[in-house]
Amino acid sequence: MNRDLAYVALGSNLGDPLQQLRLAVQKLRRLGEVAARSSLYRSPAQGGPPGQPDYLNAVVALDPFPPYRSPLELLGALLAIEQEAGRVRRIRWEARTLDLDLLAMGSRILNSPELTLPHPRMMERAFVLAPLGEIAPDWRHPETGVGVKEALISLDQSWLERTTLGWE
Ligand code: PH2
Ligand code: MG
Ligand code: MG
Repeated sequence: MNRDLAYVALGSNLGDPLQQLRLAVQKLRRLGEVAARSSLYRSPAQGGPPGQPDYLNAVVALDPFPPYRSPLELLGALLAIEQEAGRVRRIRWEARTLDLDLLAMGSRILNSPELTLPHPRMMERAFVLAPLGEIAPDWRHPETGVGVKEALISLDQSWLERTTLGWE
């Protein structure tokens, strides 16, 4: 597969997370072909203010349509979908209706004020690597060469639950 696939991490822990993630995937279809979807994972919030509801997380592979093949164009469209879900940004890592993080786009490396690719914290996050590993087991970080499975086995995943929830 030599397409420049984008991997998008989805997260929600406010206002019916399952519906938020289902609706978000429908909206991602405006931006490209959703080529793969992981299972839905449940976990306690990692970091941020205490007492937050649990998260649902997933990762999808998106083959972007031409207007969204530039990372910054795609990022803008992802932020617009977060806005449509009523995302409020006040405190870092506070509970949110919808978080759409661009993890990677092909093997691009980007360090701009707006966007870092691959996502700077993805290799330490089991709630990102477990779903990514399901749909892209051979993915490797383009700078360090570390693979998704390799990174995952060094992390504690005892707090992460792969659910049987469905997308439809
Ligand atoms: N996202 C964060 C911070 N903490 N914890 C879980 N379990 N899932 C997330 O998606 C998450 C988080 C910042 O975006
Ligand atoms: Mg995030
Ligand atoms: Mg985000």
